[in-house]
Amino acid sequence: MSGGYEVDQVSREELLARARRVLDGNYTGEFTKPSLGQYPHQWNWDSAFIAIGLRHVDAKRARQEVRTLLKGQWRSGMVPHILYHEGTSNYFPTPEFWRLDDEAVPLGIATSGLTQPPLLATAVRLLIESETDDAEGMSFAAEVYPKLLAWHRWLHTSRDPDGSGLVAIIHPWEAGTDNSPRFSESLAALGDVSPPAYARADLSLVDEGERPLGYDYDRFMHLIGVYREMRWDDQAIGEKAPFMVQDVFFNSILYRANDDLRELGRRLGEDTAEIEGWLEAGTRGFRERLWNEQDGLFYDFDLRAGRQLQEATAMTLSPLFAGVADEREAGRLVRDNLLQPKHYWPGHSSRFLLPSTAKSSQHFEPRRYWRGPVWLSLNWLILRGLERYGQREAAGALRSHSLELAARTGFVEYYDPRDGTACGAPGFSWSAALVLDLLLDEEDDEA
Ligand code: 2M8
Repeated sequence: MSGGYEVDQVSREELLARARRVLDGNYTGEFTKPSLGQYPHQWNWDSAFIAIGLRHVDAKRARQEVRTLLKGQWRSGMVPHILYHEGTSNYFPTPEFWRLDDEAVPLGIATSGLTQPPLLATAVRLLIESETDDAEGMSFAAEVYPKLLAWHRWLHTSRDPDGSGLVAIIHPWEAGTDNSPRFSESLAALGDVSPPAYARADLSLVDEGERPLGYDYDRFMHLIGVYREMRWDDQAIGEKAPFMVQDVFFNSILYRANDDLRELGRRLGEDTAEIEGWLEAGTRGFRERLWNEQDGLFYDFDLRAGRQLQEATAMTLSPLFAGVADEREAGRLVRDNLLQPKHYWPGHSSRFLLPSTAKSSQHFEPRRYWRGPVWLSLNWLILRGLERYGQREAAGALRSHSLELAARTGFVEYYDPRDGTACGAPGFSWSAALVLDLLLDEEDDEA
């Protein structure tokens, strides 16, 4: 293999074996839990990352991961963010907490009422491209394509209330980066909140200093309470949801997924005009609404406040993954932000890429969840984006930092960017899966 991964003490084979052990240990026979203690159900974008890694070592299980997730698809097309295949556990929110109407959800599977970053079409395309048996790959594509299309169509209709081509999230959990400071202003605008009665379970397993604050949780639960009152009705939510944010990160993942879905559609001989339309509108939306020329950054747009949320987080780099940034925008993102030690690059108090919030931000907290730690999911998305734009050196640095963290610290949920200390849940599936992808992807290409 080229790519020069070397970490003293841990051989490449040993790292691969450790990653596989994590994924096998978290496997239920039907899907892979993100981690056994803290997250004992199926999560939407976790399963997409898991399939991206598994495709190299067990394509059948990768396809099963996708199929099991799609079993939770709602009649509307929405693919929920949590599927409680095994019912209640010690995880909160419990299935009952969502108070879902039986009409909306598929028979026999309890789900959450929210969605998550739609990475699945990208995972499916990657899976098919690494499939050795073409017929098998195409038959899987034909099976899942209509379901993926229905999900994206739901996003582009129910979640685009102003027809801007950008999709809005109604809860920070939908962006997968729960307590990111880019949502702080919109959460504060909720004012005094009245969440339904609830008891957090996360703090019994992970240090309080590494999890979201009570202030944020109250607002997360308050929003769920509001949507429960609206009976999870898409129209009511579109008109009245108190939190409506066109998130750069969510929209970048969707844009890329639309591109991948279009490619799947073409190969299947489908008419892809609808998807072309989403891509065209998305390109305009990114440029006209999310790009900030003065700061040289993409910012989220709060539809309720009618303005950009000007907070510097690493998710501003995600249009690189989408391929929606033009060369000039990409240059500014990389040169003026990623490569600057005062913001993201090692030096100035951090050693590892990629802090999830800019070190220069007053909200940077190196161990608190999505407010500063390194996440291998984010590293993977951004390094794949950098590769698209020919930024090989920066991509290489992200790759070797990710592998070094996994080799030295293990496959944990997130890492302190100052010294690589383990944070959050241990034995974390997407960390293991993405290391498999980083180690095995080049080999597949070379084969
Ligand atoms: C985290 O989110 C859940 C709620 O969905 C939680 O904190 O309980 C996030 O990191 C999310 O992105 C991830 O999908 C989930 C499971 O790994 O955990």
